[in-house]
Amino acid sequence: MNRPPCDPCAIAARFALPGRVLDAEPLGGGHIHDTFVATVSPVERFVLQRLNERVFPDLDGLMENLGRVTRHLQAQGAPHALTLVPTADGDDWLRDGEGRAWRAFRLVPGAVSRNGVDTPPEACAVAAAFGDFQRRLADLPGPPLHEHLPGFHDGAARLRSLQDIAAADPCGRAASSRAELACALEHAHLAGLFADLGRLGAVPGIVHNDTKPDNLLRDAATGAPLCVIDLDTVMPGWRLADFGDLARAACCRAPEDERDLSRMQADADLFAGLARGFLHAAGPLCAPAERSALPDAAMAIVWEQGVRFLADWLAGDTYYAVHRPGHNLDRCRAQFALLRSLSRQADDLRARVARILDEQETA
Ligand code: GN1
Ligand code: MG
Repeated sequence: MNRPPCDPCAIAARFALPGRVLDAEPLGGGHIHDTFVATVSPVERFVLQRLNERVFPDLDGLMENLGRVTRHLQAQGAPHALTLVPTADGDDWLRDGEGRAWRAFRLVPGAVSRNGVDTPPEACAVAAAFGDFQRRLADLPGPPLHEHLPGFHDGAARLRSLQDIAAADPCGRAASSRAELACALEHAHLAGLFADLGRLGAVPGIVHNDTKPDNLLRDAATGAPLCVIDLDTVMPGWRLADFGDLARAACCRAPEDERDLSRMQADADLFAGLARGFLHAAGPLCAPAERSALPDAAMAIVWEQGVRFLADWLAGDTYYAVHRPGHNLDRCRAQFALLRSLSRQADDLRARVARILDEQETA
């Protein structure tokens, strides 16, 4: 039987694009999907993604969420909201001849994605954009979104998975990571933070679940936030998990896989900028106990991410794409170094958040 061709150019031609696809080049540094930029003419370019069904087994649920979320943001008049390009059959996504799933987005013109923030005002603007994303989705009509990755921020379940894989040790790697396993256990109390906040009045909302600065497109000329991207993990969840994720990626000036652990420092001024922006945009959606727990949320998510990288290292690098030997172990070590830095500064960070809350209350 002849199968239809599966190269990105041929796939792009199956979407309702305004012309013939001239070229499709790989794009970006995500760990999960394969992303390409399809060029239709010198001025019209589109993002094409082959979706990772191992990480996202419920693509129907994911794409239904994505369609509802993007159309809601557009209907609200968000100026640069992410826009799906329909397939030639009018669907939001398609399967190629080998059964692999693809979707396409419009490319936001004049936008850039960059990891990290340099200054507290930039931190504030980026955090406000992610907070604003939560705010715009707070009144999404219809049934709850699918929780297509159940327990995504269930720290206790993440820890159990880590302990199981460490006990099974399928690749014989446990001996090389005893110190990291001990660190994961030493901070195990962080696993219960979100459930504790729930008991103190926090209510789940629609959250992004991957709020790294490079998931916010910014104006190439001015740096102003334009559009939140990477909406695959938008699900019901804890609002503060988004803040914690953002702080993880943005309050430290080193990348998540930094090998020089002395560089894994939380910058308290950047942290305060992030807190100010997030509280300004999403604070009113949060319970009082959540508002003062921003530093704890950062520690909980940094810990959880370290646990996830460590579990993947022990499992043999089956989840995150790795680009060098020991990459997941390096990532884990960097997360735990950042966790130590946040813990050392926790009192100062809590005092700064309290001051911001006082200022915002009296403003
Ligand atoms: C994964 O591939 P990317 O960067 O979109 C992961 C996030 C992690 C992140 C760590 C579905 O996201 O949860 O925080 O790597 N996404 C999923 O860099 O697991
Ligand atoms: Mg992501």
